[in-house]
Amino acid sequence: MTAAKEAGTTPFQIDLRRYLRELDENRDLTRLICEIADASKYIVNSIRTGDLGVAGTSNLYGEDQLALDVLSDRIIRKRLLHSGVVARVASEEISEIITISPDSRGKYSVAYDPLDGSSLVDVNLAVGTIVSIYEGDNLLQPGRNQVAALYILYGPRTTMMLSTGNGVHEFAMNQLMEYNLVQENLKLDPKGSIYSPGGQRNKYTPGTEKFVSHLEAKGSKLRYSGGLVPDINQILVKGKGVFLYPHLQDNPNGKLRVLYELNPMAYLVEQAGGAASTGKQRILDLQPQGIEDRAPVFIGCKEDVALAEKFIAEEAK
Ligand code: FDP
Repeated sequence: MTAAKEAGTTPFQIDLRRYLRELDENRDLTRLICEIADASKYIVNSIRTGDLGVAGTSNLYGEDQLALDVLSDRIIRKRLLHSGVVARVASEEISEIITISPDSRGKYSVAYDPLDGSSLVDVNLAVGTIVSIYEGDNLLQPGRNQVAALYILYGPRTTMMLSTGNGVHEFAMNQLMEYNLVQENLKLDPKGSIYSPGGQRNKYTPGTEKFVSHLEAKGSKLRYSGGLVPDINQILVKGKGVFLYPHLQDNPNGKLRVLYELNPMAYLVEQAGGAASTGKQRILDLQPQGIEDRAPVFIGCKEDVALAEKFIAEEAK
């Protein structure tokens, strides 16, 4: 029975903290997730009304940071710092792992992208926060060891997609800025009918080109916003589709970051019955070498991802 049904209420009446309590989640993990949820209230406000300019600094990847990137990072980091349950953090906006508590017993480590897709803020498209959570202090371990992952989508509504390893559940921020359960146990169909293709098409390798041509030939609809969070959210909520940011002819690792983007998204999509692959191996089995690692990705409905892997294996022959 679902937590919503056990409580004898409609899903809309269950808030995030209560939901996690009813799922019998660890109290410290619940605290950590609720701290991130609280931080997101301030990020929403910053996005709505904040400075859209550049910060004059760059991140680990040499990309210009927006004032909003830096602010969102500070908002989350401060919460994690004072939560009392975090050992280490890594943020896409900072260039090193920060140790918060040298004693990691019973604590968590968190990798996060405070404002993914921030190049879309000035054109007023949706952006998001992505979070990956591990027990202990090791952030350089395969994503299959995550104990929770979530993203928050700042769109016309603010929603959160969360998994603690018991399915993936959607919450929405209400007028009091609290998250209430919208739906539990989202599931992906085996095959999708939408596709979100990142990277320049004229740089695709033959296997990826064949995959995308196949999707088009079967009538899949193109849905690419340029923001990973809204693009994955569309696939999860509609229950059908595949997102790719593949290896390119001049860039074998694609664009997206393993720690901050791929691992948490792969965890959520697998929890919904989907798959996530580099084209050659499962994303969640990658052993990160550093916080800056990138990898190609094909993520979404299982049969679509398997087909991409098949075409890519054939291109190697
Ligand atoms: P952004 O650079 O705007 O932060 O990882 C970053 C990301 O956006 C993803 O959100 C998005 O899926 C991807 O890059 C878009 O890249 P392209 O501009 O190359 O399509």
